[in-house]
Amino acid sequence: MLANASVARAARAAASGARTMATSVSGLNSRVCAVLGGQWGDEGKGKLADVLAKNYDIVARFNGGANAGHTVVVNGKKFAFHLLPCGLIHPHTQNLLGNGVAVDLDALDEETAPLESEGIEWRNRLFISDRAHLVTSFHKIVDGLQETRRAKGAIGTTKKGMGPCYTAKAARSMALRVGMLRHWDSFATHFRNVVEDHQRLYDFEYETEAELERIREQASRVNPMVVDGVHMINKAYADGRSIITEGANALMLDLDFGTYPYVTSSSTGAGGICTGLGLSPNKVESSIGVMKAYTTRVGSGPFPTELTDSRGGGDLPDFAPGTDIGLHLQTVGAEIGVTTGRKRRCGWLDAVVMRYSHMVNGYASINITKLDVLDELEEVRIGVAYSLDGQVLPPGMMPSTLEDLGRVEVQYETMPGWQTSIADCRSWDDLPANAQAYIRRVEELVGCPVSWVGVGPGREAMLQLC
Ligand code: 2SA
Ligand code: GDP
Ligand code: MG
Repeated sequence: MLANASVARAARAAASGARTMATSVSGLNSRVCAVLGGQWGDEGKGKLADVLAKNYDIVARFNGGANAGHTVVVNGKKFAFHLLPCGLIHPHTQNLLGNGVAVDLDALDEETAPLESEGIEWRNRLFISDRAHLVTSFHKIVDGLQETRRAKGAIGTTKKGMGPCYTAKAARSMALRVGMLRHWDSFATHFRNVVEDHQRLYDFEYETEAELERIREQASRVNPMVVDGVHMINKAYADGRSIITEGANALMLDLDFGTYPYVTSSSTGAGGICTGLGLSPNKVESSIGVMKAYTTRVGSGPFPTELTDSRGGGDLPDFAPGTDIGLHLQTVGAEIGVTTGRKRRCGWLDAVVMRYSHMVNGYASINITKLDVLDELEEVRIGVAYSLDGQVLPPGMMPSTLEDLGRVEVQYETMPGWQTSIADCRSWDDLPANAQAYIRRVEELVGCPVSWVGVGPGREAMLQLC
């Protein structure tokens, strides 16, 4: 049935004279399709995962935890996922938190409650890898303490315990894995030791026994969901079932490839799929890089194309159209963190970042989101190259140090805006010529086709180009 739908789409595209490409480029008929953030996060990964999940059997998270905020808007109703995969909205899917995920049992309770009130049955559809690591309340306390004590200033973490959880994972003896919950007595002894280790390092008060009691109660509900995640995903693959791997955060926040140390603590890119699920690289058939039509970042760290008028706290402010472009993007794009409520810093599209993330992740195609946010601008700009000490950096090169990233000079191209609403556009042909030209230029600069374009938050506001 899928194949027929794909053939029909290709035929329609050919008949309309639209650009035609292999339909797998859109991710719709891959066995394993990766949805990956291509900038600094909040590109709209949740929306694409939801759009694709209609045609997939399994949606699996492979990295991060409740620090993520993935929004899906269905018939005007907004769902915010943090820890859980967005696939849960589709009743036919099974959903997995892989071994690379940092699992916070409080977040699990908080997120399943609204699903239940919406009548979405999640039990028997949500599975957790026994190799995944647990985030508990002390990890979150330590995250907050680390942020206030950093000599070079805060990273601007979400304080959801990511750093301490993945630190403990790498330190081995201080880690808590989900599978340990099945062996309660040894878990309890280990938990007490691990808390003491952290208290020695960070000096904080903690009600260890009360927390243990809470975890014991949670464990009784969670244990039935715990599976051998590596076996589950590979068996599903072997049985011919289709899988979406839903990435959290984004390549520029990746522990290795991002703007270190202003990154998260997990592998957010294509490599994280293999280490965070146990799926071998040859099984990942296509990956789609989700990228906004401009750039945002939340938290501290380098941001070469930033428009600094978008910095600062408080509510979303008024802006002078045409002048305060950063504020314009922030306000029209409703750029507020889904998890922490922090305002996101905004800037022009950065094709250097996009090219770098394509080089590392190898996208089959790109989903450009929030193109509608640029609707009213007279002109739009794209950062096309960085130069350092007067030398233009070669394509694909991203400076690795804060010193160099802070010094790069961005070369921009300016294109005319379209100054009309595209919210109701539903096909490539509906887009104004200047918006089409913007997309085409992005394809040229990144060297990757654009398969999907977002023109609004709703599920329906997504154009499929190829
Ligand atoms: P952490 O908490 O240790 O992962 O933070 C480290 C850095 O990673 C950034 N980070 C994020 N950036 C964008 N979106 C994220 N999720 C939320 C959202 C963010 C929010 O969807 O809006 O609500 O503030 C996310 N999670 C982590 C973080 O800002 C640090 O720069
Ligand atoms: P994620 O973390 O990548 O899933 O993205 P977030 O959910 O954190 O942030 C994306 C925000 O943009 C959410 O509020 C979405 O509802 C919204 N969004 C997604 N795609 C579009 C789009 O094409 N246009 C507009 N205007 N909003 C969008
Ligand atoms: Mg987000």
